Amino acid sequence: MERTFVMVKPDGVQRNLVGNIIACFEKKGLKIIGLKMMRIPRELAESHYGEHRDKPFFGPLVNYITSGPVVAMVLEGKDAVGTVREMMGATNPLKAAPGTIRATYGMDIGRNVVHGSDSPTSAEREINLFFRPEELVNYQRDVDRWIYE
Ligand code: D4T
Repeated sequence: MERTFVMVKPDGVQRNLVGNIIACFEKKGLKIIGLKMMRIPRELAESHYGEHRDKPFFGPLVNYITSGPVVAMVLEGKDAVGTVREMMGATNPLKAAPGTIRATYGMDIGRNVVHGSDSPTSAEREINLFFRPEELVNYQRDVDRWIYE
């Protein structure tokens, strides 16, 4: 089983989409093992988006992600990283495949509603940035035998 870091961004929270977005992942069969609402401190935002530090959109991106509360979560499941990326769709909601979360809920690349780690390495880094080990909950889910063969 793989873990990934997912976040409903400030626009998703303000637009009352938290429940809908979490429901997509839950209904798919991904298991929530960490979940919290938080306001991202500026330093954490800069570190999370560190790979974009030299891009022209870095400043607006950090302003946006720190502009209001987010809902951060860790999801676990088979190929969780790739599965969540597929479910979110392309970074630009107007280019995202129909039916994906960003296509369904977004209009602008700078307001794309949701984040998901882009590789297992990023997932590990981002989980450690946002969650302390004791915030991740280890539990059995009885329904798993109906989700996985
Ligand atoms: P995140 O990291 O937010 O899940 O998005 P992606 O993984 O899909 O895309 P990314 O890292 O390339 O971009 C991070 C973040 O920057 C915003 N962005 C990106 C932007 O505002 N303008 C741009 O031109 C690009 C490429 C959107 C997502």
